[in-house]
Amino acid sequence: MKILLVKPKARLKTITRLNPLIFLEPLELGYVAAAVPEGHEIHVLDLRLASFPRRAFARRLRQLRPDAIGISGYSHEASEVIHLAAMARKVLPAARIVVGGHHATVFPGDYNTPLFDAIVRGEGCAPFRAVVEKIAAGRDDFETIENVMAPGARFDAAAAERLPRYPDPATLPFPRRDLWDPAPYRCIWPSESHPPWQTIFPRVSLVRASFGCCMDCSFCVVPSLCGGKHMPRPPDDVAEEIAQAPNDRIYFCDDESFIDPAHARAVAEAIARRGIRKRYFAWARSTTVNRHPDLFVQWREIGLDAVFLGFEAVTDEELRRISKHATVADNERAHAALRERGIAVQAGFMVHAGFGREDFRRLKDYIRNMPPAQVTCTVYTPSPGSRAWYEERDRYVCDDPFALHDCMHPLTPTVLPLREFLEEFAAVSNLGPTRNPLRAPGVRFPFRDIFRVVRAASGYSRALKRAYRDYPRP
Ligand code: B12
Ligand code: SF4
Repeated sequence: MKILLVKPKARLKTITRLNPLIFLEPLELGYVAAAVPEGHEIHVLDLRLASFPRRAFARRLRQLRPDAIGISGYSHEASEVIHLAAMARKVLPAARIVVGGHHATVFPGDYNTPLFDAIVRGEGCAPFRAVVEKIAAGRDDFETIENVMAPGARFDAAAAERLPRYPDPATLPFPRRDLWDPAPYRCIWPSESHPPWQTIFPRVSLVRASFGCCMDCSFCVVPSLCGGKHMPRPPDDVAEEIAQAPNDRIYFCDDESFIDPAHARAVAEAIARRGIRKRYFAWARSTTVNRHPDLFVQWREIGLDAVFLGFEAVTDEELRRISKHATVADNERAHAALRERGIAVQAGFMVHAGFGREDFRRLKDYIRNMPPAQVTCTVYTPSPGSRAWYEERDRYVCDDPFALHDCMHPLTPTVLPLREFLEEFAAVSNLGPTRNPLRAPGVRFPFRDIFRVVRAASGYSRALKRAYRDYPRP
């Protein structure tokens, strides 16, 4: 069979305008492709690379005429996923259409339409393999496969309410990175010691070393998907995948890479044992950094360049409200500890729909006065399916809150008029580039990178200010 795996392009400019700064490979499709039994021809189509994604999709359907099409999608892409499925049904009525990804995992009911043959929930490898085997055998009883639902009369609404659990990561295959060209996948690489005249937008490979987290932040769906457990992948598998990856910059896409210090140490040892010389970027909690400073010394030695720390807020009261289990002092301590070891910090802050001018002013002052960090800001919008998502659901300002779920559009009523809120949000986001350690005196990088940053930052800022246009008119 010919199988086409598709990653849709977001509709929201607040997402597409971020792509020049961070654009990462479609790892989910690489995993799913790796699970397909031998003998089938697989293609990956990343529509984010197309200027006219729907035309590019139609063209590929006509050229390839796949027997099966797998579409991935986050919640903000759900309506686009449905549109693509409708196009595929029209062009190739006999092809089987399978949907997977984060939205299918949490709200499979949104794909309960005859446009799809199977809805895969949660980790997709084993279920997709079984779906492909059934298609090849001419069968369509997809709902008999664990974590797969069939639409229509066979759709089990009660089962849709229960979240699937992530399998043991040791069972996962190595992703098929040979199915795409690595060239376009790059991101801005924060560093406290940038090598002179090297690009700040290196090619990057995404690597997953674990899944899940043992914390319970109210806005996050991860604890519900992993039963509150951190599920590590065997360290030698992680090191092997890093060695095989085509790029020497590795972006760990774990929810929290260091929360299990024994595992993080074992991964570092496996990397060192193989003599791998690559650079790393990972996400961590400030409390993990403070509890295990030695871990970060070890990781710095093997190439850890930067860590994303979720600062989230500038008061302890706000941090308590979202059950972050960390204080402002914890964040600051972790920030200082990482910088002392030569590790750059990407600091993530969240603004809330309830923010007034004074709250924005306080956040701006904090960012202006903090030590250098690559600062990014998002709007607090709980992850679909999380505790806080359900708590806030009745207050959402639009009928389809998923369409605007990009952590840039407030979903509950704002205290400031929406346009003023977005102006303030753009202003606070604009402070980010001014605080970046790459702006330190003496740091040299190619002129084309300066041009790229300036263009991207202004495009992104414009997209934020105009985000009010994305809301349905009253
Ligand atoms: C790395 C990451 C990013 C990267 C981009 C990654 C990329 N490749 O483009 C960056 C930092 C840029 C980013 C940006 C955003 N992200 Co993000 N990101 C992640 C993170 C940490 C890991 C994603 C990843 O690569 N996972 C590795 C792959 C292998 O796993 P996977 O995606 O789960 O895929 C598996 C299954 O879902 C399934 N599957 C997936 N697709 C398909 C398709 C088929 C056919 C089948 C059968 C199965 C299947 O099988 C896959 C293999 O295991 C997740 C958190 C998480 N725990 O997953 C959030 C997450 C995906 N991001 C999220 C969000 C909201 C965003 C943003 C919209 C907002 C923001 N400001 O961060 C933007 C949007 C970017 C975009 N282009 O749409 C949400 C999505 C929630 C939702 N319900 O939609 C998540 C889940 C975070 C969260 N806890 O809320 N993100
Ligand atoms: S936000 Fe981070 S620390 Fe909190 S539960 Fe989710 S993954 Fe864990």
